[in-house]
Amino acid sequence: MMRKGIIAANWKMNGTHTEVTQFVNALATFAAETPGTKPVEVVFAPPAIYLDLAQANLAQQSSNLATPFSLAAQDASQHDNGAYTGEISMAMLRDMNCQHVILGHSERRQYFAETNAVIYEKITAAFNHGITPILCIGEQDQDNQQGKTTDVLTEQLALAIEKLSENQKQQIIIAYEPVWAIGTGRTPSIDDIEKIHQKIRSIFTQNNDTIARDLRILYGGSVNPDNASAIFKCPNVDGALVGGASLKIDSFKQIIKAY
Ligand code: G2H
Repeated sequence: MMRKGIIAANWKMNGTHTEVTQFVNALATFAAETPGTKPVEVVFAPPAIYLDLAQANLAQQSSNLATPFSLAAQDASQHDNGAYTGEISMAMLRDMNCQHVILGHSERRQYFAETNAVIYEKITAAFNHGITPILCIGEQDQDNQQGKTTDVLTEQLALAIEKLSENQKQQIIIAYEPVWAIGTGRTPSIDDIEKIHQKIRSIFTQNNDTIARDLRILYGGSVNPDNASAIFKCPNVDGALVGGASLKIDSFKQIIKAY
């Protein structure tokens, strides 16, 4: 069975009420799949304050949906509820019909000091509330230059490898985002992208064929309409997590079409 690709838009802290509405309406009616293309779904991660708006627009378009389309939060708390000012829980995401949550993005790791332990708690909380985590992993430039990429990725995946059930390992989505490629216009070579994705699949699944068959691994970091098609030719790349290029509807559509 072919894994269904995911093209996810991570808007980070960008966008307005109007832009979110326009994006959902334009994408909901956009037929990503044409005869001969691979199956794909679209995931939209606007800032949390706009998830409700995006959901309401999506619900309005439900009878016109041309491609599977769902929402993701960019982060959420590991706690279920309580005195955590400013935080949003996985239960709240579920309540708003949000299906995915991006966890461990390098910007969360870097600016909000998120550790692998906290990220694992968030993964657990997400699964407890029926939300699918999109776990971001990736090495720094220096790690890459010193040949430590595999070590860093293995460490970032360790808790999930050790503790998740087989079923959870089939469901989780991994996004490989080399930190040095995020928002910089630089990307690894296509050869390296495929090799690293293949490596992630074998490390994470520990040679369990069922998990390896189902696990979806997205590439993220300066994906744009010019490089998307070559990246998507890699057999172990199951889609992309797109930042900057997802802010323009036309660029994002071109990336979806390239899958
Ligand atoms: C990586 C990516 C989105 P960009 O963070 O997750 O951003 O495509 O702008 O490099």
